[in-house]
Amino acid sequence: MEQPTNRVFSGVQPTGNLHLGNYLGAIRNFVGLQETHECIYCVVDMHAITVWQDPKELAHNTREVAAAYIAAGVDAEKQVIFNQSKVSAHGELTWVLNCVARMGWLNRMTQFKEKAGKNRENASVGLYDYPVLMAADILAYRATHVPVGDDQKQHLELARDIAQKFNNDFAAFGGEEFFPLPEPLIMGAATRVMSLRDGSKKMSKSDPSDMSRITLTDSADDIAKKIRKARTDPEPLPSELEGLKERAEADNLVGIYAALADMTKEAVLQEHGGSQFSSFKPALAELANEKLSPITGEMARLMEDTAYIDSVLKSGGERADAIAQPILAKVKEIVGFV
Ligand code: AQP
Repeated sequence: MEQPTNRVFSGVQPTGNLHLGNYLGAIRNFVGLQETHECIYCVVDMHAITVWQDPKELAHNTREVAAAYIAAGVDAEKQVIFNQSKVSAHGELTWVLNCVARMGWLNRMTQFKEKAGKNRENASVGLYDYPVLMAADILAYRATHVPVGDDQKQHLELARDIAQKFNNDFAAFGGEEFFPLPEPLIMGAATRVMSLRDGSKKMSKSDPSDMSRITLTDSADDIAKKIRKARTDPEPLPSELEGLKERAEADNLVGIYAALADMTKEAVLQEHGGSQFSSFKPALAELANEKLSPITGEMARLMEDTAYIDSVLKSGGERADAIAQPILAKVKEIVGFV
């Protein structure tokens, strides 16, 4: 079985409130990679239900994430866009990998600790097992590269450990080097966009405050208001990177500006060093609106045509299935399923 050298897999959960962090940390990078890689972009609905989702909203949000991929510039014909639950290999491979992954490894996952919080006994088994499903998502396609935000680094390392252990455990049975060790691609100046209300917390879909995030459905007025009210300190911007240390909120806004303008943070500070936030924030709001409004507009247009989105997901699901099934069949043969 031929191993591709440039196959990308990534996904976003359809849990609503798609935000600037999801865009800069992940979706935007999906677009550039299609020039050089074969790309499989998934709407990970099976991950979403690890926390209860309203079924009607889940369906809406699934289409919305697909619309965001297309609106951002992913070519739905050349690349594969689909929702995870359409391809049974994700669930089937998860079971095999559940038997390879170790409890000790999962117990170290910080995302589970954060999401389960104090009430760990009441978290779903799925939430605990989330990283194994994520490993299966990637390995079902023997993907080599995975563009993600910085927060997913630990899960990617786990996916590599699981792939390596599978290869070792079954080395004598055709498993040697069967799974490539997927490389994380953590790209750009804003790999971890922080909350606009608290520079120590990442921008997140589930933050109760809508003011903490810029979403991909926000209007120009929403964006301007959220940036104007973003928490900052009273100092002007520094001219050197060094001056952003211990200034998480300022660092975050400079990082967002740099990522949106395709500049380095150093270059942003050369231009805006010495400025007060009263002048930097409107410049940032204008830039954010300039970059996001075409995507927001196109997403809204696509969401009017759900038949088209559903046809993209269906065709993507069939193409994804055709890639995953032979890999899954080989896994079954390697582990001895008859
Ligand atoms: N703040 C962020 N900065 C940069 N990248 C981010 N990503 C998420 N938040 C940031 C990246 O977006 C991709 C999709 O994420 P996801 O929807 O699958 O999962 P998530 O990390 O749980 O997203 P949220 O928004 O933070 O949701 P909640 O509130 O449920 O925790 C991933 O590549 C992720 O790294």
